Amino acid sequence: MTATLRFILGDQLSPAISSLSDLDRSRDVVVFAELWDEATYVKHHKKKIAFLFSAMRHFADELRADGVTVDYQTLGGKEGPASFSAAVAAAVERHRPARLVVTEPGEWRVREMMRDWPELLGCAVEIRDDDRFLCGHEEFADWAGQYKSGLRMEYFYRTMRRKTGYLMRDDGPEGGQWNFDHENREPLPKEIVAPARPPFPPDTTTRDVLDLVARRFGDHFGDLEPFDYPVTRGDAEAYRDWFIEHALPHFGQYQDAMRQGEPLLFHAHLSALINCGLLDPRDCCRRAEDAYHAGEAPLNAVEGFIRQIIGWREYVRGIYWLKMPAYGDLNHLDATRPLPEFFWTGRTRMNCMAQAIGETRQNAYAHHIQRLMVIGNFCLLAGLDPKQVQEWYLLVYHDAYEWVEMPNVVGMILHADGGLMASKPYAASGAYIDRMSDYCEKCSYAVKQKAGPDACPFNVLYWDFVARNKGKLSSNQRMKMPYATLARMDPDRLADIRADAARFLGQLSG
Ligand code: FAD
Ligand code: DLZ
Ligand code: SF4
Repeated sequence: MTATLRFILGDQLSPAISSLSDLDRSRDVVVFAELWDEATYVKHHKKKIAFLFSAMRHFADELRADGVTVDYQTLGGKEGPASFSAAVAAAVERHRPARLVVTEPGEWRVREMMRDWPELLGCAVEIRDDDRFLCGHEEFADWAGQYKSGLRMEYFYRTMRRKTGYLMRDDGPEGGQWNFDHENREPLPKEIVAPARPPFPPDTTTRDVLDLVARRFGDHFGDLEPFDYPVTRGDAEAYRDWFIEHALPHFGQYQDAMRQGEPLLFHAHLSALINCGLLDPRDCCRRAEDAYHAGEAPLNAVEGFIRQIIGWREYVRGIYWLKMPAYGDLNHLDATRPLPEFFWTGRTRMNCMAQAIGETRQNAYAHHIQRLMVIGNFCLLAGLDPKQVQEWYLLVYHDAYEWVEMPNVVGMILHADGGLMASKPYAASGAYIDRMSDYCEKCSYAVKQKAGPDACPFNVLYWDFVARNKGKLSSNQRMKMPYATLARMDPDRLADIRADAARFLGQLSG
């Protein structure tokens, strides 16, 4: 008889996960399930489904090779259970275990499903903490409890630096500063070429999955092929090592830069591998730190990379679990505009948006500044409905799970939480995109034009946003400058700009 059934979700592909910690190879069974409901509750990008199914199948093989009994339900053949609850119930029926062990899920909706499991399954159910994260839910709540209003990432990050000891000396942070972001905002000089990435061509397991996704999810967003992302732990580790050697040295310096036709630049491209469990976040940080101590990468790059992982990544997860379920419904700026059709097609005259959405369609990836300052900035300025924006970001990116997508959308780009995460909205006119990219040189709009039919839409939308939200934002100390400029603006000029913005927004089809 099976002693313990251990259920592994698609983003729990780590041999050291808590649900496997006391695995008994002779008596336990590890269950995986490819599920219609998980792939379609939002219609995930084809590449995201293919990546995850292939990574799940490879992890199952890794466990089998290690002598573990695996029960793996594929979506390929005969129709099986569609949901986590149905899959786990069917597995309990097959194996009759004394107990089920699972690591807590990343998403609130799945945690809610699990509440019913003891009754549904008729066996003991043990839900363990996910200790792949550095900061537990209670620890984050204790940290947040010290503050009355805004929860600033920078202070949380310092707590995590002290806790982990990364880049810490006895007398304080390495280099005498916690944060080297002021060195990290450079545009990319023309002569700097981003290094070519090693490809990971599909093996037979991945080819089977690609066929399955083409057959079953052909109407989902995005291109399925070419597919060359790592799906095994070994390849993921090789890709991590490649990043540390070849891209990390310039990661900090050009972190905010964008260039047409260069979707990755010096970014890690590791988020999907970390989030699904093929890579360990602590290990990524330790190796980056080693590169610094070996003189192979500068402090501003390594500090920046470690901050993204032990700072931002842990902080957004903390916010998510602290504020759910209400967080997803927040809409501080009362934004209601439907998502424009071009978010699906990428067909727009705005070159920066066409590039960022086009690359998202091709790769299920866009780097942080494209997500934040191009697409996100547009969503904020145009007043797009937060629910529709959340759904879009959740389904288009291969690294997207609600715990990380939602705070980035609700708090970071839309200011829908009223400033809990960001002390001011990340609103910018076209000048920012022009400074940080070469998109404007190739755009049929004029970035320097402030009004008129050919003016960069970000320029007119920016002032429309500032004027529209005066009641909610003008008392914000960090918005003093734009409101002082608005107050000095000639009323007729402002009226013209707002009329241009209204015309632009009016011709967007939802
Ligand atoms: P790099 O830029 O090289 O950064 C290194 C690592 O730091 C990433 O792999 C990631 O693990 C972590 N990281 C960096 N920034 C963040 C952040 N803001 N939040 C959490 N982790 C971070 N990231 C996701 O993993 N999943 C998402 O669904 C997601 N949605 C986002 C939505 C919006 C609107 C925005 C603005 C950001 C979102 N991010 C999300 C954060 C960030 O854009 C991605 O983590 C990053 O682009 C992944 O690419 P990379 O591995 O090349 O990251
Ligand atoms: C994202 C995803 C997809 C597309 N498919 C599956 C699946 O078939 N089986 C599975 O176990 N997990 C899948 N996932 C990941 C889950 O959505 C994720 O584990 C939960 O949302 C909890 O974070
Ligand atoms: Fe984007 Fe405006 Fe530049 Fe065109 S001109 S690429 S719309 S910022």
